[in-house]
Order: sequence, then structure tokens, then C-alpha cells
Amino acid sequence: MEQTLILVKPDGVQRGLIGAIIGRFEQRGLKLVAMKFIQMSRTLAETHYAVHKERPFYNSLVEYITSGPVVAMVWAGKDAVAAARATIGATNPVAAAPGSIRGDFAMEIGRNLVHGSDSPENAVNEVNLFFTPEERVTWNRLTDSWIQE
Ligand code: DAT
Ligand code: MG
Repeated sequence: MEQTLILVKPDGVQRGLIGAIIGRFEQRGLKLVAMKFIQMSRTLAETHYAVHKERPFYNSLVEYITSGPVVAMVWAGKDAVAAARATIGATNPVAAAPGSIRGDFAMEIGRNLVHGSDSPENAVNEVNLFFTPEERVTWNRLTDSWIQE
């Protein structure tokens, strides 16, 4: 089953939105595989955002993601990457659809609450960056067959 890395960024933690954000993925039917509450190091942040290294907003992005604790999670499901991206909404919250996390809770691109992997290939790398194989739980959920046929 496809897996995706999700982060509740420091603004989500500070604003008391951890539960609301996790609830969106849970209600959607994605299945929780791993979760931890961490303060990201500068090294981890720079590795995670390495693709953006040449962008003008790179430094502020690293500052933001390391400015306080985050909740890191792995969620699984058929097309989990695309499903999670849709639930998160567009990168700029002003353009994010109402009903998406960013569309309901955020106002600015630099405070957009959540990270979600953008492709299955990147998801594999990001999941491995944050979690060891032992930290990822394989489990049977009684509702599985009511969510995916
Ligand atoms: P996403 O988080 O939707 O995958 P991304 O990977 O393109 O978006 O960018 C990573 C983060 O960088 C994004 O969540 C917010 C920030 N960012 C992206 N584009 C930006 C821009 N033009 N100005 C400021 N911050 C930006
Ligand atoms: Mg991205």
C-alpha cells in the first residue's frame, strides 16, 4: 500500500490544530502507520527541503520548519500521496479549496500548516528520512474493507 509523509508544521502545533489536522486524514480513510512529535534539527530540515535549496524562500522555510516542534506521520492507502495532497490543499492557502486543511485553516504560503509528499518516489525517500522500518506499524483495521474494496 502506498505511503506518504505528512508533517504538522510548527504553526499547526502552536495553534492547537494537531487534532483537527490528524482528524482530516483519519476521516478520509487513510491509515496511520507511524507518528512522532519532534523538534527538527537544521540538518534534517535542510535534507528534507534540499530540492528548494536554490529558491529565494529556502532560508525562511528552514527557519520556519525548525522554529518549534512538528508532528511527523506516515499515512497509507491506495493513492495515498494524491489523496493526502488533495486533503491538504494548494500550496498557497489563499488558493486552497474550502474543505481542504489549508483552505479551512490557513492564510499565507509561509504559514501553510502541513507538509505532504508530492510523488510516490519522493514519499519513499521522505518516509525513510523520518522513520526507521521498525517505527512503521503494519496492522489490520476492522474498517479496511469498507474503505477500499
Ligand atoms: P507544498 O508544501 O505544497 O508541497 P512546495 O513543495 O512547492 O509546496 O514548497 C514547499 C514549501 O515552501 C511550501 O509549503 C511553502 C514554501 N513555498 C513554496 N513556494 C513558495 C513561495 N513562492 N514563496 C514562499 N514560500 C514558498
Ligand atoms: Mg512539496
